[in-house]
Amino acid sequence: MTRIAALAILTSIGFYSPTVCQDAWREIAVPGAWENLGEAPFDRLDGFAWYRCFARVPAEWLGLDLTLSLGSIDDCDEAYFNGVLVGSTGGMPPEYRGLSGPSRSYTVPAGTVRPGEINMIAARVYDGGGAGGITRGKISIDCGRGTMPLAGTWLIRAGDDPEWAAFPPPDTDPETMAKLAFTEATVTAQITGLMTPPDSPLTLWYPQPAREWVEALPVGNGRLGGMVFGGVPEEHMQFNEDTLWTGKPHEYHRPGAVEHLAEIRRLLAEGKQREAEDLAMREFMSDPLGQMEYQPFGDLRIKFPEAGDVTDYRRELDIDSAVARVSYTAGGVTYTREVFASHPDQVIVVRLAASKPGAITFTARLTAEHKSARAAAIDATTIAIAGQVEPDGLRFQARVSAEAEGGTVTVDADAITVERADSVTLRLVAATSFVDYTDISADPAARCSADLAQASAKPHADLLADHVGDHQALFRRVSLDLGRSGSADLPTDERLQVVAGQPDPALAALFFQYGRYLLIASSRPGNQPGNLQGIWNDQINPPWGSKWTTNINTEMNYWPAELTNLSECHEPLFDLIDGLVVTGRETAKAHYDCDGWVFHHNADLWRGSAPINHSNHGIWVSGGGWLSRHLWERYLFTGDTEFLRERGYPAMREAALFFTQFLVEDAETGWLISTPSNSPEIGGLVAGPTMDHQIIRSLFASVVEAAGILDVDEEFAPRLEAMIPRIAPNQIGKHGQLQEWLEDRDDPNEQHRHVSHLWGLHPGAEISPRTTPELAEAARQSLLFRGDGGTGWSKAWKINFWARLLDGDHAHRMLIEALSGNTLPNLFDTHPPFQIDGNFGATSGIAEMLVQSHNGEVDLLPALPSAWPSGAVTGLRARGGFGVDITWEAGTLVSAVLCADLDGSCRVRLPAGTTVAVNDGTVATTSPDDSVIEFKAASGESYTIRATEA
Ligand code: FUC
Repeated sequence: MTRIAALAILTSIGFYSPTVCQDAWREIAVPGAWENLGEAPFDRLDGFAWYRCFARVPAEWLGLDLTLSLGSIDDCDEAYFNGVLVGSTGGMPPEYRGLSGPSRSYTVPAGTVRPGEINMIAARVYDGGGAGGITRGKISIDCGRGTMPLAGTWLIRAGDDPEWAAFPPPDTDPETMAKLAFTEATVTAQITGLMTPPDSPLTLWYPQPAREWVEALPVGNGRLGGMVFGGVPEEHMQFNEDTLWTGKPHEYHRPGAVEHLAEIRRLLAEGKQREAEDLAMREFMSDPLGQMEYQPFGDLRIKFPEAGDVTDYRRELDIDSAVARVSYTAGGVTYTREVFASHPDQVIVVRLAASKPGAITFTARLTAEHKSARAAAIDATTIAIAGQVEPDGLRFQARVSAEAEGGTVTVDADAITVERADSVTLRLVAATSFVDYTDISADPAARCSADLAQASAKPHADLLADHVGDHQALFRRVSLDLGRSGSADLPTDERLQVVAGQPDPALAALFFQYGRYLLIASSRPGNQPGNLQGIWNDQINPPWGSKWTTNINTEMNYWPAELTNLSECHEPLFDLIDGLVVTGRETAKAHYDCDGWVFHHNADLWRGSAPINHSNHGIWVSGGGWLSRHLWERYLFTGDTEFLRERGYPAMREAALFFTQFLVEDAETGWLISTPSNSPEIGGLVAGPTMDHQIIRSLFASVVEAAGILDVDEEFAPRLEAMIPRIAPNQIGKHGQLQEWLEDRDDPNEQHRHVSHLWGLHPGAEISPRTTPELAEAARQSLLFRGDGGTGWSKAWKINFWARLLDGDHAHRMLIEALSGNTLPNLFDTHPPFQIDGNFGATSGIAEMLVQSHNGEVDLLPALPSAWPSGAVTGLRARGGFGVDITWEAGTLVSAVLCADLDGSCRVRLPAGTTVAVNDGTVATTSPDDSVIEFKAASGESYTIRATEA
């Protein structure tokens, strides 16, 4: 059956309505919605159309892979180059999954390209509604030796026929192809890379410049982020500031929603899910239905004069010092660039140097995608770009200044020109009018001016030294050595390509440390927490708004915070919680008539807490409960009672208060259940998803324990305690699985990326092979059903699950899955597209393989995989206030050092069969069983546990 016939059948039975008419090819301006053609069938086309353009690729690009950028497409596409499918985004009907927005970028293998001749690019596009086609953004082909813009006249044809991909095209004659062909391209010098690996294993490196954003290297100081491309004729640094969002202060809850709560619950109880969802969609959702989006800020572009062929090119990111570097030789001069984002001085610094005096000449400009953005000169060495995201919205400004040693600096309207300098320091600052989620009255120009004055008062060497010192004070708290193989000598992107087949334990260690690097770079006290992309985003419409999605993603960002000794970096999440407590109280009242606070599955800069998007997944009540777990974990790791009293407990208590009033008694079982809610993001709106009950139980238990520690709430705490056993329990279903819902209706063939009902295994702690073996076995069965696939974060979560199930080899398999399948050339995790959560989830998972502490004991090497027979880690953290160092060989513990921050009993679980002495036998221990020792620990003391001969 042809595709057309299949579509006709699907259409006739009403699945969807593509256009199947055989239109003729006609010209269209790209980018731009096809509705802009203003003529039938494109004036109201929701369905298929094909695009085509022709390009005479420069002969000099022979042998190079190209990057095809097709901007934003509504809604999904398949892209072909000379008849070969090179990529697709979204899902075509009938399994239609629209992904409008995200910039399309596909690699075209060199073998597919015909340099010096006419090539054809074709795109099969399906639009599910609204504007359709290749609508906006960068349309080009690029490679290491230049770029060819493809914005202009293309051909389009409504309908769908696989033959339209064929090359050469039977239905476009060679004259038309030649007439339409794009021919303008830049051809830059030949770049030959330096192939010797850098000295430090904590370095990402590449022998060529970044061709696209996901190859560029991230720097960040928690607030400002930069993506460094390392180009030769032009350096491009795309940058961000963490408070630049669309929208303005706004309350999202919907007054009167609660009037429909009882009816929604009744419909769910009667099994009328569809009616419940429809009613909720009409009456119960956030106002407006969607939240706002994180924005790109701007771009720094530094254009150099042509310098001929380039040798010894290298681009690297040293995550130990948090400096990105570029170096190469051209015309007998070796050029170096260093870029870092300083937290102490709130500035991004670009330092340009050369091996010969007077060799540095360039023109630097600031640009931005925002329509309102205007560049201007500020003074003799400084330019700015400023604008406003939308009327009444956030105002923004960035400035860059140049300080040159030797040579001259001049500023004209919007550019800084440096000529014949010996070295140059560029300082970039950026700010918005954001004060807090209720106030956007700050003056970005004044902020920029103050920041630049401070940063300019320090010479480059001091800025660098202070930056490195500040970064290393956090970063160097943990070291990890998992061994080394030959793959470690390859450029970073090539290591990813071979990691599935060749052992590369050093890549696992680098990836672990990269997660810590990214957390330091995206989350510092006083800043916004890391969002779906941390702080790095180049898109006006980023995927999922680059918001804080809290049915897994935001929490995952913070899993490594305590575990990997970056407790300070946890702070921005607590600030987010502070705001959500306030807006969540309004939502609790308006939607549920409950006291306390409630928060659903997404927040934006304006601290929206009401249910968004769609009732089938947006009504999920456990965001506040899950975030509260982070407050409690901070206490468990640090023992900081002051924090618990002032910051943690008040929010945890109020989150629990909400649930005491929200839970209802299930008529059938008598259990307290959470309704309406959802098991993210599967199965629709339901009564009683397992995940909610796990979260609520854990929340209640932590509040009870905290109340005891703080000696407060004598009446409230026992009330919570009495409710815990009444909450619907974990249940094992007919397939031996842990039930995702109240009813035993899990589908063993379901491979959905969310595995929410295993929350109690990780990050929760109520399920463990050590304490609840039957439930752990059921969780394992559920995980086996779900399989090893999934998005980036899903695989990262599975590393943690398998570690908690004490299966190190399966955890390692998931890590390799994540590295080989969901990691971009710059080691960013990809959902796809880029989403940072998987980076943090992997870092946490690797730590969980080495140390666990959620069962009241420090468990050493609980899930060591056979792939890491020997190694050493220092500086991990365990609950109870311990620093943990471990050395192992041939798969067994050699020694461990526990540094106690608190007085108390220390219980340590050791790999089976290990006999040990603590501080050479000078510390008395007891052994409740042969895998556990206990001793009294004193704050400030270290305890060396050494394996002895049995
Ligand atoms: C949830 C997930 C998606 C994605 C998005 C940001 O909707 O189900 O996979 O991570 O958040």
